[in-house]
Amino acid sequence: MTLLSGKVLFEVANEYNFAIGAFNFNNLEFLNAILEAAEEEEAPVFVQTTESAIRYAGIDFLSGMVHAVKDRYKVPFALHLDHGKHLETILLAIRHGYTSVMIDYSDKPYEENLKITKEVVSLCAPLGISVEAELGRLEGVEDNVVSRESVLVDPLQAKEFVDKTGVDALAPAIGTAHGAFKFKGEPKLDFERLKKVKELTNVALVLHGASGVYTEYLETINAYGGDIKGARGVPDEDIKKAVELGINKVNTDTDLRLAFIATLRKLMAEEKKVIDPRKLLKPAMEEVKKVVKRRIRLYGSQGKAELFRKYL
Ligand code: TD4
Ligand code: CA
Ligand code: ZN
Repeated sequence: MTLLSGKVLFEVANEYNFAIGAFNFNNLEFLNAILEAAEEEEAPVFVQTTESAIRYAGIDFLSGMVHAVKDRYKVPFALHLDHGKHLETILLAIRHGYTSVMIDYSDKPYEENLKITKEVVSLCAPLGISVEAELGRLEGVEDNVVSRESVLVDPLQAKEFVDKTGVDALAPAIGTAHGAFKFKGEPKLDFERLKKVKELTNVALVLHGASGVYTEYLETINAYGGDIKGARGVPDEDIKKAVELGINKVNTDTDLRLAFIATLRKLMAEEKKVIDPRKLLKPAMEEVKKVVKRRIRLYGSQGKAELFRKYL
């Protein structure tokens, strides 16, 4: 039994100054790839599902898979709800054995975000379930009309928010964005702001929209009938720097999607006689596993499973 509360993962990562990979899954192939990669790297890991993942597969299906296979693995991991936008989803996650949740009211007024987050913490804390919240908005940065300052996190507000809510982890908006198209020009993360947030809060911090959007997969996708030209991610050096400055959980979904789709597109084009889906899905799954391993090493969590021995 290695399924742990996210509280433990956040605490240990914060204490030892590294980041734990948080990877999204919607199906068996991604979940398997993530857990196998973590096991081989001896790394703690978050497996997480969004509300749209739950709409796609059903929460019983997603949480059921995790609980069914948890004893196969020695590494510590948490089952996390990513971007929970409704209290109902938080309750559903609690009922289905999630060990960590995110309440995301970051697109609502600050006071509303504060109020709901407090409520979620009071629900989850007695159950030993960790709570992540977000301040600032990710997508706003691409929105040139809105002033940059207003969408990135305000460090003083972050301190007040953490003190008043008692969250286990905070996702501060510092200039990243979700998806494969993160930056119009050069990638730019606000490291000064990140540093200030860490100094003031000393809480575990989470980086969203962190995918590297690796050229090799873009090229394969574009070469085999895809069209995602101009995609751009966060450079590996920026991730390293963010981890040095206090990021303790890094969310990655797009990199896994790109690896999976690139493999599928190539195989579908080349293997014209294959009608057994497993012949396509297995190599795609292996490619996702490779990316997860690469990201785990980038975050500095390789070999960190041993720090959790006393909790297992
Ligand atoms: O929180 N995430 C994952 C977002 C998943 C996408 O949501 P849907 O399931 O609703 O499509 C991230 O921060 C991942 O960032 P990335 O850089 O990988 O896009
Ligand atoms: Ca620390
Ligand atoms: Zn996110």
